[in-house]
Amino acid sequence: MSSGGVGGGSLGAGLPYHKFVSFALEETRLRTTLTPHPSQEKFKSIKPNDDNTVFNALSFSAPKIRLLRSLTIEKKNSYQVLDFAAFSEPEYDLPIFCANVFTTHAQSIVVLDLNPLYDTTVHKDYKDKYYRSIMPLVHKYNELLPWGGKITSESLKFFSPIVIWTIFESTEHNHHVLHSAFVDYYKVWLELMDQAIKENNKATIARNQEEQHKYLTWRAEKDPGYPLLKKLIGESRAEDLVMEFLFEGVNTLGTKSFLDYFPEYARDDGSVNKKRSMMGKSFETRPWDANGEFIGDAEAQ
Ligand code: BLA
Repeated sequence: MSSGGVGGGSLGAGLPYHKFVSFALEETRLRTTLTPHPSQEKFKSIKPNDDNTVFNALSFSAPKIRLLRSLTIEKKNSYQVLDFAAFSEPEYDLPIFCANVFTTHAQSIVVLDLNPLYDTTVHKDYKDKYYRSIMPLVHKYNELLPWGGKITSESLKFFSPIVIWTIFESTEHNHHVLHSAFVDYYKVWLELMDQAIKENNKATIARNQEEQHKYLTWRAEKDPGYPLLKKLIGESRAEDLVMEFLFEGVNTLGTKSFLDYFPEYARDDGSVNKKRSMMGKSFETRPWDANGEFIGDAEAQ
């Protein structure tokens, strides 16, 4: 399968991330009805400036799902990207499914998680509700997909105790393991989605919506993929892609600004500090124990 001399073979003919996306869509269709999201029309045929790069963008919604969207990018003989996410309607407090992979011949940078809508170190009830029963997933993948080392500290509050944050050598074997983890995590998310019961309390719905908006606001401003997107399609198209496709809802789900949510990024002149991180990197090892208790405080200080 390896295309001779390009390394682990994972960047050969059979584009691995299309397989991830088609699995997820098929599996979703077994449980619900997907309708194309309005953003799909505008973004499905993005053409990058360079002929060697292909973008594939798909977006849908479903009765409980506000937005399920997928972006894959392939630059021939260079790198591949998967950015897949699913956001529920605010009547549900479901975690946000998040699969991000940046793969070169040498290595793959991976975040795979059911990102919590509410910070699990603060909201123990939320942690128990969604993560207590699925903690065994960590044990299943901890050795095969080990903790990727120090990470932008701000990311941690958007991660759950089951997050897979890893950097691995781009081999076929490692991609098989990643695929298996993606399948497991996505099936868990679908099961949670199936079981989710609609919230009727207006204040709770508003709170869910604000938390989702905060998440979208963070990622739309500080996502590590943003600089590369700007390079590939130019600043204004990258901004459209981020605001109206990847993190669609950032302009409609709430009115608070980035600095309202993250005041520590304010510069003296009132603008947003362009630095990705104010806190720097930390957490050399996995900062949760097997029960999902956060144990990273000492190290972060
Ligand atoms: C790197 N992407 C990273 C890193 C993380 C993530 C944690 C390592 C660097 C760091 O510590 O920040 C991903 N971080 C996330 C995710 C969340 C988060 C998913 O906080 C969610 C809350 N990645 C993409 C896309 C591209 C991409 C679409 O998702 C490119 C178009 C590229 N990610 C990319 C690149 C790097 C990276 C190039 C390495 C460069 C860097 O570290 O800045």
